[in-house]
Amino acid sequence: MRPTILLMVGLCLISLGSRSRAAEPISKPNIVLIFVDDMGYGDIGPFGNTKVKTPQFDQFAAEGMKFTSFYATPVCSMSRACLLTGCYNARVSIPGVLFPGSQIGLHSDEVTLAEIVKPKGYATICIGKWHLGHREPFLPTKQGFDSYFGIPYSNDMTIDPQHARFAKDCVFREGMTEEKARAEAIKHTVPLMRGTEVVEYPADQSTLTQRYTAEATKFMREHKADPFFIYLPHTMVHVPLAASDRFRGKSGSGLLGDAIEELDWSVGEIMRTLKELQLDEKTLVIFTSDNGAASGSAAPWRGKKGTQFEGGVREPCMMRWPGRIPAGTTCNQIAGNIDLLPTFAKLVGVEPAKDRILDGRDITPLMFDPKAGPVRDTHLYFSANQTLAAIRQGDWKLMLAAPANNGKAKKNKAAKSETAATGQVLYNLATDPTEAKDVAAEHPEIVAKLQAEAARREAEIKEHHRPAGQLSSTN
Ligand SMILES: [Ca+2]
Repeated sequence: MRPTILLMVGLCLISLGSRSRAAEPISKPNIVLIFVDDMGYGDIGPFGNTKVKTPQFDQFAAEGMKFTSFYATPVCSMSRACLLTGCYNARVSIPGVLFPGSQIGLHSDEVTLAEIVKPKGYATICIGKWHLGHREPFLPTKQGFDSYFGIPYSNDMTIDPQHARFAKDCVFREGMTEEKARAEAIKHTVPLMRGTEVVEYPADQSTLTQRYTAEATKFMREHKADPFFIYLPHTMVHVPLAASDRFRGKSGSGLLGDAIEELDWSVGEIMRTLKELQLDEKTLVIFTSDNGAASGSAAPWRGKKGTQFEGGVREPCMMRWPGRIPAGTTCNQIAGNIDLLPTFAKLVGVEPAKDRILDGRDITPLMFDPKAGPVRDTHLYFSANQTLAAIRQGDWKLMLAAPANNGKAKKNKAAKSETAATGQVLYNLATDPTEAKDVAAEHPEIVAKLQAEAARREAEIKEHHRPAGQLSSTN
């Protein structure tokens, strides 16, 4: 070979070697999505908490990317609808919270995160709180998950006495029997399910974090050779709070601190197992929460769970994928749980269905480059009753309705204290991140612009919304 050709080959090799790994084609990473319940922005170390010890969350942040402007919704079911469908809850007609008497669920025609990855050969499991319909046609195994283990709704609810299906070997605890279960629904007494059957009643909530974690790591071992998607929506830290003996009374910050430290342990177990199975560089791990703080801290934001202030809807969020997501970085751009479905589609190489509108955007540009510009500049804050309560565009946020406007929030003392502010209030989140000063009077042109944009967007969603799932007469 002539020296000039050798030189050219050499240069090509150098240029290939120096290309960033993020630019390489992405091929079907494993995905672990950890979705905690009711954890506030300020509840863990990476987001400013100094009271509880969260070394595993701290490590997660050091090895991955923190998102500081990542949105969910004020309460539970609507948030899960956003997360799983890539759409605002108003688009898919899911209200704030479903209950054991609810007759609806996420429509079976909706394409979920699990159904996006499934055609690419992913093994899928949902472990934890589902809350998108507990009746059989709406359960996770009908929405793309190969298997399900968890509590079908919030842990402060009851069993559905009429419709619960008990497994033959169901473990009845605390003197419970099937007859008693059918006779009376007791508050904070919820069923633990596997697939479509109740396997333990009442569920021992103190060991749920331990059992969910064991289920997740077992699934990783069993599917280490396949691509897998683990959706891990923890039951904690929704009240009633619980922790196992190993963590109970250990944090020095009450049961909430104990439960958070147990979640921290759980994250550590997942990371440890990924390392042990040598899956670290093949796995994207995402951590976030479903709504703002209930009993914990929403610091530095104003408001808590149930409100449309940032503290009600802006969540701690971290993503980690060694070699792909730059370690120890922060993304301040607008993103949210509605963005995960289009992002998953991009990562696994699937085109989302063209017959429906998605509200989320592919945020892989943000994940791979901390300096990336915005993927979307607007976020809509829908309420539990599916009307538009606020809009953010860039740094401006216009409140269109009272910030707390759902039944649950009215009972929530923290949320109640935040209902004083009324609609048409303008905040600048860059200069006033704690939403202390209404500047609507100083910026009538911005108010008008955001009102028009909100009206246009809400009208579009109303026109193109899709129904919730209804039970057929045979259910
Ligand atoms: Ca919640």
